[in-house]
Amino acid sequence: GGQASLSRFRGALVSGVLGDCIGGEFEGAEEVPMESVLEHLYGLDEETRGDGILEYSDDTAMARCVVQSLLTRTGFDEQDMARRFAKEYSASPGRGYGSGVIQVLKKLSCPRLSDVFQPARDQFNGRGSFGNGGAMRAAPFALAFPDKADVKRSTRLGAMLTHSCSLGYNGAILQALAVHFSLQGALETPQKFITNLIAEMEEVEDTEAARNDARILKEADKPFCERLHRVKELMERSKVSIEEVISELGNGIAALHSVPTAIFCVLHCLKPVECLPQTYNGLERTIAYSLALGGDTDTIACMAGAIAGAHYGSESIPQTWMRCCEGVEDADRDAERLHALYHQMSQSD
Ligand code: R7I
Ligand code: MG
Ligand code: MG
Repeated sequence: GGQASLSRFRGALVSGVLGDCIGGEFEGAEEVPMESVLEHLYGLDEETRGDGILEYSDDTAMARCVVQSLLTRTGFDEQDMARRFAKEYSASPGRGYGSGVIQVLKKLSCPRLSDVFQPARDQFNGRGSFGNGGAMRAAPFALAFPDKADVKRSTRLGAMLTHSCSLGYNGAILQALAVHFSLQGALETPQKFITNLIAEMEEVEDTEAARNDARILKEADKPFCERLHRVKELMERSKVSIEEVISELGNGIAALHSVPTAIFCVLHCLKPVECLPQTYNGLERTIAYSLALGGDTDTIACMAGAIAGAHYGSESIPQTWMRCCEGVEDADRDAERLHALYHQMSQSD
């Protein structure tokens, strides 16, 4: 489809759900042989499956709150979004939330809370979480706002409701920007795509807070920029092993060790991948490859799925996969609504 077409919106939102549901199988696994990934994926084709048998986790549960909040408030409203996170957690606490964020979600449901950003600031001795929980739910911001500055601002604030460390919320911004560019067809030129992301993050990471956090956590001066340069180097290599991807980029629960990894998965799978079936399209390759990295597979597949889905569009999503995953119909319907909101906002610019 053309730039910001409905197909791209549906592709992004639905593929994020698929990545989460399908990737849940291997979350936390240290090593995932490709045979196990393919076996899991072939299993989804069997007629005995279907009817949303694979449940979504916190990644999708929180993304759904973001979507509903952006749609009902026709923009970003921190009070409303915080309320939805808290309500969702108390209704379904067993979705696999990170062990730290649970404290934040409990505090957010307190009716006397005056500052909705305070519980997140109290995390980890006052420095805030650097987990990927902000990034895993960042895609809908890119689907609601056509303007890049709005995407960055709302994604940062939306992430800061649970993740006040710059390594947490800047990871969310990076993920939202990747979806934003992909929606506009930017993955047609992969080199330019990564160069643009680096240029954006140079600016995003150029703050006192980011420099402070990086120093305290003993990371490079601009940690996401440094990782994106590694992504670029890996892209330029003729052959890259799964082990190298894990050691260079990571596959963990920190935003820094998962958002650049998800971006790499998308870029690497634009072309056929040796260890994957020739019959797979780019979207199928991206999800399969993300699972093969092990570690935080639901989240990496969810983030890579959203970026890839915005590129390939909904036509590339296998029907059999959709039938297996909980929440796909809702995502499909919400994508249409976000598409309408996005285009309504472009007209009012
Ligand atoms: O980031 P968050 O919402 O977790 C998201 C992950 C995804 O993989 C989901 O699929 C789900 O499985 O969880 O939750 P947080 O609790 O904020 O962060 C996740 C974990 O990162 C924490 O439980 C810590 O182990 C670690 N972590 C930190 N550890 C030490 N110091 C995050 N920030 C810190 C820190 O500052
Ligand atoms: Mg999860
Ligand atoms: Mg996860």
